[in-house]
Amino acid sequence: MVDLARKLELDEGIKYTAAKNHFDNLFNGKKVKRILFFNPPDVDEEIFDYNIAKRGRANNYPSYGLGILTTQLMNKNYEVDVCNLNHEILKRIYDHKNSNEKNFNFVETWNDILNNKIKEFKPDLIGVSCLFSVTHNSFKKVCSYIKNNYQEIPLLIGGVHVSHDIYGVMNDLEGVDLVSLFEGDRALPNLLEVINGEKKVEDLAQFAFKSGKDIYVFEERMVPNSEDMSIMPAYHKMDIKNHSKFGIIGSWHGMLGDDAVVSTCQSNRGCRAACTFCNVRTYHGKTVRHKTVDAVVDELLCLQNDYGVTHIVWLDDDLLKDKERTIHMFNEMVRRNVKLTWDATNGVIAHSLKQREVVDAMHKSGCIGLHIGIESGNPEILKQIRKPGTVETFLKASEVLSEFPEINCRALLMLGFPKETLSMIFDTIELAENMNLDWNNLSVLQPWKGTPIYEQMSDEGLLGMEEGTLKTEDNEKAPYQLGTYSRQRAIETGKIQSNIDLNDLKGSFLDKLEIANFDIVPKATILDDLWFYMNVRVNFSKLLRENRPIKIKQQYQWLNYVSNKTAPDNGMIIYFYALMQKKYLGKVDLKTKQRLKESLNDSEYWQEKFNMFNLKLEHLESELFPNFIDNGGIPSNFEGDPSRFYFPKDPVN
Ligand code: B12
Ligand code: SF4
Repeated sequence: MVDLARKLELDEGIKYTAAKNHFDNLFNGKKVKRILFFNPPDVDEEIFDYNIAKRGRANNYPSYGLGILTTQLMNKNYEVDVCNLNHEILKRIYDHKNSNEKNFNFVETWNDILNNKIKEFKPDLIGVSCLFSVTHNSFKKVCSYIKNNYQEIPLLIGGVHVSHDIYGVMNDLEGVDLVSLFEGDRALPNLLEVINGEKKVEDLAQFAFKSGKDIYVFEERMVPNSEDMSIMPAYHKMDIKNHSKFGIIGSWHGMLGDDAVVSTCQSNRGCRAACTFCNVRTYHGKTVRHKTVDAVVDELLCLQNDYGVTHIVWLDDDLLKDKERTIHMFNEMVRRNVKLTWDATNGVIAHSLKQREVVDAMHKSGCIGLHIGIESGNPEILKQIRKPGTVETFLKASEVLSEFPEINCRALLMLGFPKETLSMIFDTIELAENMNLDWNNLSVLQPWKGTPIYEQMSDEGLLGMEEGTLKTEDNEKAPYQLGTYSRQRAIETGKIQSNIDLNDLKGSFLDKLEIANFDIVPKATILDDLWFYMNVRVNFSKLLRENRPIKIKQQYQWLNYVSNKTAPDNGMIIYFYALMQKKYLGKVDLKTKQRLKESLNDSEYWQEKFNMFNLKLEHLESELFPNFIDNGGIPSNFEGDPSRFYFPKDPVN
């Protein structure tokens, strides 16, 4: 985005006069009473994949933040409604059994939903939210559609992405009238009171607007306290029963039954840590603010008893902050008869898991799944990124968790940090192997605006052209993220080419990566392939060595889901799903054998990957699988000790 607008360094008086004139022009004395909120589709039509949505595999989180704002405003007697376009699109696809990829028009569908909602509700003000920078294009399209078709209704924007990149967003979006920055619990009612003449213009806070090319920012903060936060989203306006029917919420969806009703809940905002790649501290400030335990448990009971919810995903940044409160909250859930199961898709801090009594309370209150933010196994990198935890902390946490095998635990790991050498990446691989958690979610670093690492990489010339990308030779857009629309899925399905020239491949998998020793810093262009190597090594190869019945069951459920819903054409996943069938059910079904045959026939990509790791269709046909992968992938011409490339062979216990 070109930096067209400029932040004004103005005399405060001029700023307030400009704001007053702006409100007068926009509202012309008319009071705002009716507010309609929209949450945009997660992705725009360029990225949206109809088949993913049809399989019920698109993300479909309730608009929790907008639900909170709706309650805040309704408590002050405004008329408010909320429309989650992402959910409404998925609902249409689910409802229209006869729709298909060809006859479904994504853009017309959301235009239609939006038009109906505006005509029916007749708002005085429309508010659009944007949580993720990866949603920017979709958000922009929704805002321009509203502005082009409803010029007379003022348009307000807000949310995490908007607050972190206010100049970038305002330069790129035409016609936005009002911008609410950071948490809106107090700032939005405050803004409306100023607009409606109930407060002075000097009371403006967390607010910005653009006039011509000038951007006026009112930086005063109105941070919500525990009492402000201890309210429930307006669930009655959010179709809360049906979000998990049309899409997925959280990373443990596949382990819940088909009739599970999943929703979300938040108990804290903010995080005790300050990881350099994370936006949370800039957004929420340095402290963690808690809802009252009573308010959290009331909300869970309401979800359970009034909406039939059976599982929740916590939205917290730091769910386990404050040991006493944490244990008290989980105990209260048990005491007050909350029967829900829960997971922490968003990740928890390992330090808190060192305490057995915390994990015990989590377990008793229904925890079935947990991500742990680890990122790296190298002490220098951990220090550099200010991760709260050392290798010893992570190992101790995994030791405690091993006493609770019913909890399915996954590590969040990253690669691609500035100056991260191959040796450091192998430290991460080795830590993952030593921790022996159930899965490792690997992602390549995404430097987001507003984070310290973004500033550092920008100064060092390491950024790509698009936000959230590393610099690659062709500056290709690399929207790394886990799940539905991830870069790895794009590579597997041929939408993005892998950097390895498969025709030219001889010797080991790592050969073409031109890795000569462990001290090199891998180029951004080879991180996709290193990612693949790590994934086979720390995740798939472990399944061959897995013998614990409870873990076999969990891995079977997980791969059953991934193989059928997320990535049905991924040969590697079909192979290992077949392995888990064999281990869990005692046999591999014919359909799975057939699916692997087709995947290998159809895709050179998977054939080559199978050859590299010595995996064969015959293993499924004969139902005889190897006990380990012995292709260490040692690059020829590698100088140094090659033993770090060997895959482990011992059974997992
Ligand atoms: C829960 C969560 C998730 C969940 C689901 C989120 C969802 N869809 O609801 C999951 C696990 C799926 C997830 C995934 C990802 N996440 Co996330 N996630 C969060 C988290 C922890 C909380 C968000 C939340 O629900 N907050 C609770 C509600 C109450 O707050 P809220 O929505 O922000 O709303 C408040 C204000 O923002 C404001 N507001 C919001 N909208 C509007 C609109 C108007 C008009 C107004 C006036 C005000 C307003 O008022 C509300 C009340 O105060 C945030 C961190 C954070 N603390 O913000 C990261 C965060 C948003 N995620 C982040 C990232 C990077 C991701 C991923 C890209 C990670 C990845 N590599 O895969 C993916 C992207 C998913 C996708 N769409 O493709 C980054 C975003 C950075 C950025 N600039 O994009 C954050 C900030 C964390 C970080 N690491 O820095 N995430
Ligand atoms: S621990 Fe998680 S939420 Fe907290 S600063 Fe680090 S990445 Fe962000």
